[in-house]
Amino acid sequence: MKMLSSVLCVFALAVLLAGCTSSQPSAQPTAVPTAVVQSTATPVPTGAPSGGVKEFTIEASEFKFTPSTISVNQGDSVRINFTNAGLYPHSFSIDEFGVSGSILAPNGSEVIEFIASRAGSFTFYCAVPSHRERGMNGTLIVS
Ligand SMILES: [Cu+2]
Repeated sequence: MKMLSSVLCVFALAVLLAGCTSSQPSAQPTAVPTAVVQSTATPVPTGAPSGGVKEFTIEASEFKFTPSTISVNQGDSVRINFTNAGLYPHSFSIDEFGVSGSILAPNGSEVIEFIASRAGSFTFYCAVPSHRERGMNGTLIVS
């Protein structure tokens, strides 16, 4: 019994030493931090808002918008200071972004805000009957 236990003891000691010495070259501790850095760095750029704020002043008159083309980047918050500089009521609408401005009396103004969430070329127009057909439309370019 005594001899067996001492053999076991030596054997266990040898295993411990062998295990200790073989695990000392530490490749794992250096590999783990780099993996953690990568996994925490990845969500930050994707979660951060990418767009800025683009502000425009658009005037409506008979029967046009000035300017008639505006360009923004996808993801931008768009703010339009819309003024009716004409003699008839006018409004500002963009169907694709759910923008439906008030029909403004002459000299009326309104701030219109939306997020240009998708890219493409979109028509803005005056929703007063027949005005769109008479030329009251323009283009929003989101790129
Ligand atoms: Cu109009």
